[in-house]
Amino acid sequence: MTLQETELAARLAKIKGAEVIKSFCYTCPWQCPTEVFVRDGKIVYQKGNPDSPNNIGSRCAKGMASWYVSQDPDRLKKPLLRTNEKKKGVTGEFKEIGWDEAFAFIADKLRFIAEKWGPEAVALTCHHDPNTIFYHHLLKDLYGSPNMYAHTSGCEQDRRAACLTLFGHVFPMHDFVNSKYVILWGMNNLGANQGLWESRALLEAKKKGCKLVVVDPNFTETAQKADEWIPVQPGTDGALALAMCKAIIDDKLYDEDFVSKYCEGFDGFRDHLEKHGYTAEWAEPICGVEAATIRRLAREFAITKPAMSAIFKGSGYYTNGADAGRACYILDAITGEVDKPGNLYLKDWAPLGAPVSIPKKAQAKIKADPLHVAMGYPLAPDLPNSKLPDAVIDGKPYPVKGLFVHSTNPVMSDPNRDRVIEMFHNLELGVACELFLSETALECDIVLPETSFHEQAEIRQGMWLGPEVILCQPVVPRVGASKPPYEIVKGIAEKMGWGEHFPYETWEDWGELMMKDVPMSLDELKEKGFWAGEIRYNRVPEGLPTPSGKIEIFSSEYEKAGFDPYPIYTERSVLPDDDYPLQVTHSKFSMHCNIVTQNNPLLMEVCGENWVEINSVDAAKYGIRDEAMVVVESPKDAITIKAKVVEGLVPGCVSIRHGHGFGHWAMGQTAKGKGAHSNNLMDTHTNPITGANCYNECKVRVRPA
Ligand SMILES: Nc1nc2c(c(=O)[nH]1)N[C@H]1C(S)=C(S)[C@@H](COP(=O)(O)OP(=O)(O)OC[C@H]3O[C@@H](n4cnc5c(=O)[nH]c(N)nc54)[C@H](O)[C@@H]3O)O[C@H]1N2
Ligand SMILES: Nc1nc2c(c(=O)[nH]1)N[C@H]1C(S)=C(S)[C@@H](COP(=O)(O)OP(=O)(O)OC[C@H]3O[C@@H](n4cnc5c(=O)[nH]c(N)nc54)[C@H](O)[C@@H]3O)O[C@H]1N2
Ligand code: SF4
Ligand SMILES: [Mo]
Repeated sequence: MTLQETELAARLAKIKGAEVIKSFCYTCPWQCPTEVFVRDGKIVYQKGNPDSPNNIGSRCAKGMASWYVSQDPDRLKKPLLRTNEKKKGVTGEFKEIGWDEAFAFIADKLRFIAEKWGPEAVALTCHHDPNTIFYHHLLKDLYGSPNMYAHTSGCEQDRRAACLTLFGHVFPMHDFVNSKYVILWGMNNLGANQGLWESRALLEAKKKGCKLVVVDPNFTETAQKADEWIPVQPGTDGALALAMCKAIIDDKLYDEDFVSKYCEGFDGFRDHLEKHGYTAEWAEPICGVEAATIRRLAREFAITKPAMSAIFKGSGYYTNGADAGRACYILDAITGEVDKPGNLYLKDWAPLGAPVSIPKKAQAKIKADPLHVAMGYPLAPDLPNSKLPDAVIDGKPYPVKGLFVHSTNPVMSDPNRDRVIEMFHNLELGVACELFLSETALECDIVLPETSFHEQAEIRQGMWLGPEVILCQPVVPRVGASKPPYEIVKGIAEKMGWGEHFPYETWEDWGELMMKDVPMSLDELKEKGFWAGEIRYNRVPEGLPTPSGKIEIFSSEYEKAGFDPYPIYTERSVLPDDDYPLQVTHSKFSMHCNIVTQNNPLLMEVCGENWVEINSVDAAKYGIRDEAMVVVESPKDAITIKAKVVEGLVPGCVSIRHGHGFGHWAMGQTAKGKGAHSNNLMDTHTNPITGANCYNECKVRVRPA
């Protein structure tokens, strides 16, 4: 036998006789349905669920390596209570406690906060949100806080505001496979994947002759596969997209029938473009794309059908990112390319129910405005989390004294780390629900060890094109005394006197409740791993959940909030200057997902540190050598990081690859000390419309270390 054959035989022997359990992967937010092979309480193999239309059997390297988290010796094993004072420069010290004590501690603090400041003084944020819904039922429905939030302002907040105001949809998907022309604005699907079916569909579409245009200052993995890379100046997509809209309208290449029937404010938009003079010639010196190219792209996009102009967060992260996103989506609207095969697709959701049923009369009356409204961001789809420190430290717009952070590590992932740490020091109750003693957990009062997705159940919406329910099942024993959110919430609720509202004994009890309107039983779901409904196209004529029922090019919600109802172009608020001549941008790694994978030695062996990319012209100017260590310095802080000298990056711009996920001083042994953490380079800049974090509003200088 050859070496490969011997290895294969050894692997097959390992999985022979293993139990195969249908589940899903939650290493990244795209949650691929999987088959997990388990023997003697250990995961011995995993593969994509071949029957699922979602990933069609595929998995990525991060997913394949994810078994490690179920055996990671650095995982939290017991609840931890802080024993030393929280103050600047002091590292958190903790003692292990039992669950009963942890539940009682939290319940006492919750009662104290409600009495002194009202229930709105307790907030929750999450990113990766396994079962966060249970915390919502406790803290919102029963306790009465309106402040149940996620981490969208650190992610695709601007896109979300754009699609909500234009289409009334929270998360449109991309029907790449049927498309003939795709423009991706700062989306790196083949690097930071968004659902494996999307990556596959994009490559398949290309094979069938679809033209792919990538607009990005960086020659990303996706740009490398594109037919055309448009190296745009950072923070100028709005100018480029508005000029393309004008070129399409001037050349009468828009879909007259579609805009007159299904769009609100088309005529006003045409006048608006005219009034502001958003021509290709105007845009050229701003975005660095020749006027002739702008016109050609506009024409190609308008006449090739089906087509799609798609954004995620590359055009966001700037103070002008909200209108940039709207302009990119208006390209779809004026060409009539919405919700048809090959378009931006307004996904239907599966009819999933709530896991608990709390009678109306037992529910708390919510008196306060949610924080985003009180903060003056009524259009924010999620909490402007860079403003949360103002509420905690300064009591503005009202005091926040309790904060649950569920599967998010804001000390690492939000901009302005110093201010975020100060925020945690000013809380009465900081609760970290975590797998590890993360940098954020280190600043909290109490740390709750949660089970990972391999050790807990979850039923949730799938991220495939059509409506989909996916199931995660506990496949291996829990690590230490860790508990899943549904048991933690039940424990706290019992101490608050609300135990009756969480009556389940097993996860199947609440699972049945969630599945009651889905045309599949829980038993069948366990067998199959997913339920998938039908893909329905062309729902725009049925009416959309916007105020007018139409696609709102004229946004009545923007107007009500005091903003221009049509997208405008403004310059970003931080521009490079003589002292700090370079503009920061970010992009992610294919081998990692945010912070989640940094303690996985299998992935860290392949990609164990981060770096800053700099164009060869700038590198020569500042004496930077490829692979050498450099100091990246902003007006706020400095980091030492490895440099990579590249050709494929707009000069004047540096790209910090996976800046927020490295440079750990907490987490586990594998993560600690590798690479550099970049988020303290950035000051607090918040998008004035959506409340998004503007990570890229940051100027730096670079010198050899
Ligand atoms: N492998 C992997 N997959 C992931 C993740 C991961 O970390 N790794 N993370 C997951 C998460 S939470 C998310 S939000 C998604 C993120 O998915 P993406 O948004 O596709 O990922 P990023 O790498 O952050 O890409 C942002 C891109 O925007 C570009 N950019 C910066 N400024 C501008 C600009 O002004 N204009 C334009 N047009 N582009 C600009 C950057 O160069 C970069 O290529 O991926 C998800 N999937
Ligand atoms: N500079 C810069 N900063 C960025 C970005 C960038 O591109 N550049 N990207 C931004 C984006 S798009 C995002 S989405 C955010 C992401 O940043 P975060 O909101 O911090 O989210 P994650 O990195 O996904 O996960 C954070 C924590 O969740 C814990 N965790 C993992 N799995 C579980 C679990 O099953 N249960 C529990 N309870 N905890 C778990 C991990 O240990 C980790 O500490 O970062 C943002 N920050
Ligand atoms: S794409 Fe995300 S969910 Fe799917 S296998 Fe990879 S890490 Fe897991
Ligand atoms: Mo994200």
